[in-house]
Amino acid sequence: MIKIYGAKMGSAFRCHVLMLEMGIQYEEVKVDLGKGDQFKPEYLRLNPNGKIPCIVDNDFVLWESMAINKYIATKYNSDLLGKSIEENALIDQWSYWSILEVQANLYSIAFQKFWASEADRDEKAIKKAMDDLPKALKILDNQLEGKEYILGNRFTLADINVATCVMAADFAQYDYSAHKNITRWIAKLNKRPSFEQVPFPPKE
Ligand SMILES: N[C@@H](CCC(=O)N[C@@H](CS)C(=O)NCC(=O)O)C(=O)O
Repeated sequence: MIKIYGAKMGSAFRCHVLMLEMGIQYEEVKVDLGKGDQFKPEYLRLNPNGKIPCIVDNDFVLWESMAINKYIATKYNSDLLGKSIEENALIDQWSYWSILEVQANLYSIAFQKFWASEADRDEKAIKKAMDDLPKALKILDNQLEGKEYILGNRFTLADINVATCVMAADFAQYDYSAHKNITRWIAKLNKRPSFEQVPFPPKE
């Protein structure tokens, strides 16, 4: 059985959502970030980055949430993958784009505003992220214009990967409601049983 290291939060959240969407049995292994479990030698042997998520599938170890999701969807031949090489390339495009252009900026704001000490706070980093985010979100909003999902009218892995990046807005207390298509799409995804089972932000 696949083990996912990391609770249903942060970057591990998207791997839990995918497993629930696909109805795959898996084991969640708790890594208490507050207590520093991610830096223990036994965890660093699996993921030298000291971050969650990481999966162990028999003897195979994999980290990076987007790579994990692609591996799981491919291994179990999920219909959440594209129906062609081109559709799969578009899923990759949106996934890599969202982690870099959306999630990284949201985490930068959350880190600088709420997690860093006042002495360490980098106002320039906050400003850069606040300037860059609306441009990125506008690109996503335009893509969703007149469509139910990122690739059209079919829910795919791109929706899980990109939406879970946008949902990091909660950590940053970033308001994206001006982007009407994104707001509508997130509300629709939150009604899916998988997202409902893994509420974000976590309630546990
Ligand atoms: N790009 C990585 C990001 C992983 C990541 O940043 N994980 C955070 C939680 S969202 C973490 O484990 N942080 C612990 C730490 O920095 O000490 C992925 O998508 O898997």
